[in-house]
Order: sequence, then structure tokens, then C-alpha cells
Amino acid sequence: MKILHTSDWHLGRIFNQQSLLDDQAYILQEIIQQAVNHQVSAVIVAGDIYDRALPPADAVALLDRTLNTLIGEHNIPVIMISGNHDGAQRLGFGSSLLKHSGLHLFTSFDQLLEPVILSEAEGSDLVIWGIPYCDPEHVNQYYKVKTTDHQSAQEHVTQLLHEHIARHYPHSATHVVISHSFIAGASVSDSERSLSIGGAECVSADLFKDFHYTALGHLHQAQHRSYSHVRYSGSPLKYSFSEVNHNKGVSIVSFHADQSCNIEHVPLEPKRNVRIIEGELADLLAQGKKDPNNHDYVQVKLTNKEALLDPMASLREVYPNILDLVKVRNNEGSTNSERSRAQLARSEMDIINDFYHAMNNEHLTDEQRQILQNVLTELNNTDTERSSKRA
Ligand SMILES: [Mn+2]
Repeated sequence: MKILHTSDWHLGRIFNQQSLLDDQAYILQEIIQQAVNHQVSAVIVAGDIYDRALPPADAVALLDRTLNTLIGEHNIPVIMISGNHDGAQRLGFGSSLLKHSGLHLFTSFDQLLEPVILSEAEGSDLVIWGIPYCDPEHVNQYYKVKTTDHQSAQEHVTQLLHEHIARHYPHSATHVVISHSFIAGASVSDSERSLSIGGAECVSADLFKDFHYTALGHLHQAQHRSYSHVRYSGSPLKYSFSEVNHNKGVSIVSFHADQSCNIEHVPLEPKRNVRIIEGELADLLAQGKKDPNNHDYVQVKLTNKEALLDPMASLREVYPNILDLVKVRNNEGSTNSERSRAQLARSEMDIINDFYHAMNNEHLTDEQRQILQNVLTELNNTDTERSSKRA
């Protein structure tokens, strides 16, 4: 039996003021096509269906069309959980009725112990458990416990599942769990919203190792951590410039009779790619005229030293979907962040001198340097912890 695992659709997302709905409609068509081609028994969406708790109406309409095609036309059940971006209650509207037509929504702990069971003529049942997005507060409120971080909250929930499985399910069944969480040590991107402010948001992959497959959502890069069967499918589209090198796609998971599984990452081809291009304005304009993919969403890094008159307008003529423009001083092609790291490595006196020069257009005198040096020495002596960090 096969399932298609995807997550983090973020329908309705705006990327640097550009609505991505058209790109999302395009990529969902590809996901539907992959589900049909691979003859999967279900499609799993591991949270962050929408980009916000109150999604725009056209994002709701897009989800409606997608589900209708998958379930109504192709007879493929869809199993979704809420993510940290979703409004769980709204997303869960009608879930009790909809499960009879093949749409399974896990948005509240009321449904935790009611898995979706997929049966085949031959082979064991595939039992799919959905954990709605949960932070410690939700878990504490619902189960009247006192968990303090994401690890202990998820532990409480997975423990409940394991106990329930041990009591009610024969050993021959294959168990899949869906969770929207941050596995410790996994790679992050700029388009994920932190799960907790200042708190511990990570959970250990060990919590999920005893399920036969864990379909994870939240991190936007396809990856696994610690166990190959505890896996993020990643988002189907690049939602930030930090993701330009990601290979976006879906996971097709095939289950064998011995409860092991095979995982295939199937890449998706977006309508418009997300790219970063760097160079002098004149070169980029010439290159853009010949670029067959000039409709991609691009971030332009300009290396010109001289001031330019409205480079955005001229770039937009060749790259109509330019979303961002940054200027980099071409110190052997170094980027802003590389430069700021180099700046941080300089001495305090040099940094102060730079600032003084920028403000007054002259350098510090020897006398001023001496006074500043005395102040800096005094500061370093009174704060031993700070000075040891600098060393
Ligand atoms: Mn997400």
C-alpha cells in the first residue's frame, strides 16, 4: 500500500507582497497528478494547510477545489492535521460529517484515538493517527496535566497513542502517525514561524521511532533526522529566498508486508522558480533579455559601486516578478552577511573609528583614541564575562 505525504501548503501565502495563489493552484495540480500516477491509497497533509488562521476566500476556494478533485473525482481519501499557522477550530469545521466522504481532519484531541484505517485485500491494515498541532498549553488544558515544553507535551500525547495501540491493535497492523513539530537538529528555513517565543520548541525524534512511519510537517525542507522513517516531506514550493537550493517535492511511501517502508522523494516542477541572481546592473539586464525563465521570482544582488537611478524599474522590465533588490559591495563577491561577520571580527576601536568617520567625515585623533582606549579597558576589566566571550 502507498501513501503520498506532503505538508506546509500555506495556501494564501504572500511572498514579499506577491500572492502565490496561482503558483499554489499549479503545484496542487501536480500533487494530484502524482497521487493518481502512483495509485496511492491516501494523501496526507501534515499541517499548515493555510498560511493564516483566517485565510483569504480564494485560498479556501482553492482548497475546496483540490479536495473535490482528489476525493470526489479520483476517490483518494485525504488526511490532514492542523499546523501552527492554521486556525484549528475553523479548519476542523464539519470534520465529523466529512470523514464519511473521505476527508479526515485532525484538529482537536477529541479525534486523537480515532485513526483512519486503510485496508487491503491482502496484507495488513494501515492505521493512520493524526496529532493536531499542539503546544504545551493545549495539552495541559485538554488533558489536565502540567507539561512545560514541547518535548513533554508531545511525549504525553505519543504515550497515549502507544498505550492505546498496545491495548487495541494486533501486532500485524502498520502504524503511521502525523505530527506538526520541530525535531531537534533538523534544518530550518526563513519561512517557518517559531513554535515558541524564547521557549524550547524542539522534540526528540525518539518520540516517533516506534511508529512504522511518521509524516512530519513544519520544517520546509524535505529531510529526516535520526531515523529515515521519521520524515519531513517539506513544502511543495519555496516560500523564502533561504530555500533557493531546496529540492521541493512530495514523499511517496510504500509499505511492505513486514511493516517496513520505502520512501521516494518525487520532485515537483513549479510554475515559477525562486532564484537569487547577482552581478552588475548592465550585465543582469542583458542576461535577463535572454533568460527563458525570466518570469521566476528573483532576488537581485547588485554589485555596482556607483549610485544607480531606480534600478528596480529597469530590472522589472526584464524580470517582471523581481521580489527583492539588495546591494552588495563587491569585495570578491562577498554578501552582506559575510561582510557583517568580517566587521564583527574587527576591534572595537576600528568600529568606533568607522562610525566617527561616517558621522563627521574625519578620523579619531590620537588624543581621542587614548581617551576611548581607557574607557574600553575599564569596561573590559569590570565585566570579565564579556571580555572572556570576546577572547
Ligand atoms: Mn509551515
